[in-house]
Amino acid sequence: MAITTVDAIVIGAGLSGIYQLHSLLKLGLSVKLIEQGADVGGTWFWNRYPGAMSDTPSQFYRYSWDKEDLRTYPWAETYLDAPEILVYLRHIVDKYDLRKFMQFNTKVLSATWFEEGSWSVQTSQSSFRSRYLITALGLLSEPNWPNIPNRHVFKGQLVHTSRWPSDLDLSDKKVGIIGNGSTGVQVITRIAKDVGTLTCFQRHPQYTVPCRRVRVTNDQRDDINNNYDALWHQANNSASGMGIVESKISTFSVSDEERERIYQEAWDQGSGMRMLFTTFSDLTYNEAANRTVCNFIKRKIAQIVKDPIKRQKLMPTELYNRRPLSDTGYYEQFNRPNVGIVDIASKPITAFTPEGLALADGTKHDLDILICATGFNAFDGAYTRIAITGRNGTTLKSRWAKGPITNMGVAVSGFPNLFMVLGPKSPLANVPPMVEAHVNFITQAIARAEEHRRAGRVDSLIESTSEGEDAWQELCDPLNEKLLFKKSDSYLFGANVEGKPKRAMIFFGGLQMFRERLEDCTKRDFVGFHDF
Ligand code: NA7
Repeated sequence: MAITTVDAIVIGAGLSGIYQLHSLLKLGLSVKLIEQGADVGGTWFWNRYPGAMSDTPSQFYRYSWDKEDLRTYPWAETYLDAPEILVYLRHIVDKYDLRKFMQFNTKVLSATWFEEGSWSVQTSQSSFRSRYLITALGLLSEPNWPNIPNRHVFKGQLVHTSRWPSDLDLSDKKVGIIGNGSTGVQVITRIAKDVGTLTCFQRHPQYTVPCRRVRVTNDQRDDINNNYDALWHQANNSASGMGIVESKISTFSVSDEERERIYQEAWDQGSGMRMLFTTFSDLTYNEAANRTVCNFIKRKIAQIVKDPIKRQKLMPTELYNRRPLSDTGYYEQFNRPNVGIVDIASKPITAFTPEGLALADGTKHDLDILICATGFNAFDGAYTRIAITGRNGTTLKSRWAKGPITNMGVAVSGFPNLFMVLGPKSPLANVPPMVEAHVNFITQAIARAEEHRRAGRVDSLIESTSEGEDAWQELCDPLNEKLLFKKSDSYLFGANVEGKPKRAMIFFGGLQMFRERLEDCTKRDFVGFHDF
C-alpha cells in the first residue's frame, strides 16, 4: 500500500478539526484531514435527531477569528439548531477552500510513533506518515448504548440519537425513549406532538430551564455587531464562555424574596447555564445553597405539569449538579395524553421482548421504535477507537488505564508531536472558544518546533513532561473535590457508562483559567513541555 507523507495529520472534521486544518495551512504546512463521516460537521454531522440544537447563544456558537464573517453571516434566532450549524461549518470550509485537504469516509485505525521523528497513521483506506498528529475527535463522539439483554429478538427499530436514520418515520408510532439528558429533553420536546404514543423510560428526573429561543431583530443584531470585540472579550474572560456574567454574590447573602426574584429573572431570561452560573456564586459547591435553586425549579415543574402522577415522576430528587439543561418546552410535553413516563430506577428494564421491553416488575411495553438518548462514552471514549502508540511501544490505552492524564487537555507525556484538541481534562465551557484556545496553542507549538527544525536544531520535537501533567492534575483535583458535580453519576465523571471507573474527565476551572494557563505556557517558552 502506498504511503502518503504530509507534515501534519488532523483527525476529525468538526469545529476543532476545521480550525486546526486552517491554522496549519496558514503556517505553510502540508496537511491531511481524515474524517470517518461522509462530510464535515463532527458532533453536528452525527447528531441529527429531531430537536438537536446548541444551548449557546447564537453569537457565541461560531469562530471568533473571522471578524468579517462574524458580522455578516446570518442567523435568525437566539439559539441555533443542528442543521444551521452544519450549514455554517460547510460555509467556513468552502470560504477557505479546505475541502480539498479532507478525506471522508475514512477511519483512522492506529497511529504509531517512530523514533526518527514521525507518526505512522493507518486508516481504513491507506497509510500516512506525518511529523505531527492532531486528534480533533470531539468530546462526545462514541455512542453509549444501554446494555439490555435479548436485543436481537426486538422486532421494532432500535435507534441511537447520534446515529439517527434520515428516513425514520415516527408518525403515529408507539415510540419509547431511554434517556433524559440534553439529548433526551430535546428529542422528547420535538417529537411528542408527532408520535402515536411516547413512553419515556426515565432513571433520574432532571432539572431543565426553558432557553427562550426567539427571533433576533435587526437592531439586536446591529448591537451585537457593533460590540462583537467586547462581547468576545467578556466571554473569553469568563468561566462558561457563553456571554453570561457569572454571579459574585452568595445565596444566603440576600433575603428569601430577593433570591426568588433573582431566580425568576434567570428563568425568564432562560437557559440552564444562566440559572446555575448567573444567579449565585456558590451553587456549584454549597449544598444548602444548591437546594434553593432545586426548590425553585421544582416549584416550576409543579406549576407546569398538570397530572399529579406524572408531576411526581418528573420531580428531581438529586441536587442541581449535572450539566445544566435547557429546553424549548420539555415539562409541557407531559400534559399531552399520549406522553407517559416509566420510572426505570425502581423497576429497571430487564430485557427486550419481540414487541418491546420487559421491566423488573413484570410489566411489558409494546414499541415500534426504541430511541436511545443514552449519551456517550465521553472524553476518553473516542480514544478507544484508535490504537495510539507512543515512545517505547507504550499505548495511550495503557497510559490511561487508571483514567486519562493530560497536560492541559492537549498533550500526553511519552507521545511526542501528538496534540489533542479538547482532549480529556479540558474545561466544561462553550466549545468554540475552547477550541480556539487549544488550536492557537497547538499551532504556536508546532510553529516553534518547525522553526527549530528549519534551523537544523536537534530539539525539533515537542512533548509534554510528566511534571507538566502533574501540575495540571494538581490544579484539576482540588477543584473536582470541591464541586457538587462530583456527587452525580453523570458523564462528566465517566459514571454513565457501565463498567467505566468513576473519574474526573474534565477541568472544572472554566474557560478563562484554561486560556490563561495555555497563554502562560506559550509565553514561558512552553514550560511543562520539552524539546528533543
Ligand atoms: P447524557 O447527558 O449522558 O444523558 C444520557 C441519558 O441517558 C441520561 O438520562 C441517563 O440516565 C440515560 N441513560 C444512560 N444509560 C442508561 C441506561 N443504561 N439505562 C437507562 N438510562 C440510561 O447524554 P446526552 O446525549 O443527553 O447529552 C450529552 C451532552 O451532549 C450534553 O451534556 C451536551 O453537552 C450535549 P441517568 O441520568 O444516568 O440515570
